[in-house]
Amino acid sequence: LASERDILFGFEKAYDQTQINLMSEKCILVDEKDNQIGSETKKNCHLIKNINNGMLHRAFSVFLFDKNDRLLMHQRSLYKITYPNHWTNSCCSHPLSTTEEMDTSNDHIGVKKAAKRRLIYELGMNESQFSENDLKFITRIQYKAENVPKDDVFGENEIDYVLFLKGDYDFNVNTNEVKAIRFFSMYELQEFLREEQNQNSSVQLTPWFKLICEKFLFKWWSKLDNISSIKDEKTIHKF
Ligand code: DMA
Ligand code: MN
Repeated sequence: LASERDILFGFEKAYDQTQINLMSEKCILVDEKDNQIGSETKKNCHLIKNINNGMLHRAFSVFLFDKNDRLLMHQRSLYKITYPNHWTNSCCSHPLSTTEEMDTSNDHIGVKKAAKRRLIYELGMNESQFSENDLKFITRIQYKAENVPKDDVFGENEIDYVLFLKGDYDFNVNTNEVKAIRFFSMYELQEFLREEQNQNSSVQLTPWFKLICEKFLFKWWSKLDNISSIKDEKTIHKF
């Protein structure tokens, strides 16, 4: 496991090279009101020592539902530097510090473009099967978490845009990102959440997904036919 020393002398050697390279992408720094205040590498945004100094970045979480209202979940690959092997919502990542993805106009078009980019990259979705505008903005959630397995190096401190997408799509997963995908009905997901609670369960869930489940997901899920009724533009829910 990486230590402070590893950071100083090049923690990179312990990790997958593709994931290391992605750590140099530029994420968007925000304040607690989600104003854009700068940019930093993905690596710096996720270092606990920066998080403890208040560094906060922008992220998104896509919840994709099929025509039978089942939720697509994915298991993160073992190559991921944060939360390897954990089950989570359909797609999670960060808008980058580019003019396109920082564009807050048009119902958060920048974040939607980032989400489209990552749905294609991680899940191998077909560019021609959906557009940015099929992604529906729901709300924003701010949360902080330590990495798992705990490494004293990485963590999360984000304002996370929740986006819903509904339709039947083809997938061709990128195995560097995704170990498995599976659709869950509401009932099946409740069972899965109970399974994770078992002492010797091998199921692990990401902290942001658990938080969203606890506070919002089932309520939102029951309103899929009227997505605009659950949209909350103003609030940034803080945890
Ligand atoms: C980061 O997800 C986003 C959230 C909501 C925690 P991630 O670690 O999968 O990011 P990336 O896909 O950029 O590695
Ligand atoms: Mn992040």
